Formats: sequence, C-alpha cells, structure tokens
Amino acid sequence: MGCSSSVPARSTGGLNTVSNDTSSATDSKDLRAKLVLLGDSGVGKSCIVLRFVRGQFDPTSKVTVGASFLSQTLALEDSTIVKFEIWDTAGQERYAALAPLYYRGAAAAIVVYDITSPESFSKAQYWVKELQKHGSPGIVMVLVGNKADLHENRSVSSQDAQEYAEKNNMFFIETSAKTADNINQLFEEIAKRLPRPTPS
Ligand SMILES: Nc1nc2c(ncn2[C@@H]2O[C@H](COP(=O)(O)OP(=O)(O)OP(=O)(O)O)[C@@H](O)[C@H]2O)c(=O)[nH]1
Ligand SMILES: [Mg+2]
Repeated sequence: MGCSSSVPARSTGGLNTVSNDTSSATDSKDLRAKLVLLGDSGVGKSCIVLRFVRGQFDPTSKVTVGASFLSQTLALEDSTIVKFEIWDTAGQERYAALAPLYYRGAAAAIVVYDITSPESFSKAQYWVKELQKHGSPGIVMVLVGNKADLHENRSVSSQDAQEYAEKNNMFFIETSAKTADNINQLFEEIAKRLPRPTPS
C-alpha cells in the first residue's frame, strides 16, 4: 500500500510548466524552498506528492522507506517561480528518529492526517509540537486533512481541525490525492506564505 515505490528516490517533476530558460532561474523574484511532509503511515503523503509532481494517483504501491526526494516548480500569478525541493518522509514508527534530518532547515512543512482516522490526527499534533520545538523559526506549517473523498467515513471534523490549526498558526486545507481535490491549491497556499527576499 502506498505511492512511494513508483516514485524514484530522486527525480524532478515531469509536469514543470515553466520554461528551462536559465535567465528565469536567477530572477530575483524566484524562490527555492525546502519542503517536508510529515504524518502517520498511510495518510497519503506520497500520494499527495505524486499527484502534485506527476498528476497521477497509484492506489497499489508501497510504503515509503526512509524518505524520498522530488522537486517541482510552481508559477504564481505574480510571476514568481517557486522551486519546491520536497522531502517525503516515511511515516512508519521505525523511521521517526530520521525525521529531523528532513525537517531541519525546511522553509515549509506539510503535516498530514487522514480524515477517517482520529489516530492520524493525534499523530499530526505530535508532529506539529515537534516542529514547534525543533523546526526552523518562521517555518510555514500547513495542516492537511487528506482522503477528503472518503467523507462518508469521516471521523475528524473540519471544524476541530480548523480550530487546532488556527491555535497553532497554521494554514488548514482538506485534500484528496485520489481525486486531485485541493492538491495544487495546497502548494499554492504554501508558496504564497513563503518569506520573500527583501528588495535591495
Ligand atoms: N481514498 C483515498 N485514498 C488515498 C488518498 N491518498 C492516499 N490514499 C491511499 O492511502 C494509502 C497510503 O498512501 P501513501 O501515500 O503511500 O501513504 P504515506 O503517508 O506516504 O505512508 P508512509 O509512506 O508509510 O508514511 C494508499 O493505499 C493510497 O492509495 C486519498 O486522497 N483518498
Ligand atoms: Mg509514503
């Protein structure tokens, strides 16, 4: 189960819509951002990344081992180009001690739970606390309730999650990697919240 096995350990996004013109890479408006995904095993972290980077959903692949790296660029309406360097961590308990390697220095963190799993929501809260203690100061943190397509089996209310997010100064969004609902919006909202370099 999972989406990571179909993702090479290192790859760049296949869906980049921006040109490869190197002059744009040095544009002062362009940003590079290290992004980490954290959350319980099986909540859909790898599927969210695969949907964002490749536009695909794979219901049959394997759990992530260690972590996997992908990158993807996103062009914003104000013509800023953001290059996300994405670390998709393994949610299984045995890998928990590796997490600091991936969230250290991250500009943004996506903390994911599954809307059908209260245990995964508790685990998300654990990761939020961990990031508050040990993450970069000013890290952009987003709380994501994934598997929104399974709303008939919902057991974490949007309201509870929204309230928790507000208290912890996080942006909150519900997504479905399966249907692609809110996946691009998630990354756009992160991009908008990244600190911009001060104009010289
Ligand atoms: N219905 C539904 N299933 C999903 C969704 N996202 C992921 N899944 C399924 O949930 C399972 C786990 O997805 P993964 O993306 O591998 O989970 P993960 O968080 O990366 O798990 P670890 O790598 O072990 O940390 C897979 O069977 C997916 O097909 C979603 O939005 N909706
Ligand atoms: Mg995974």
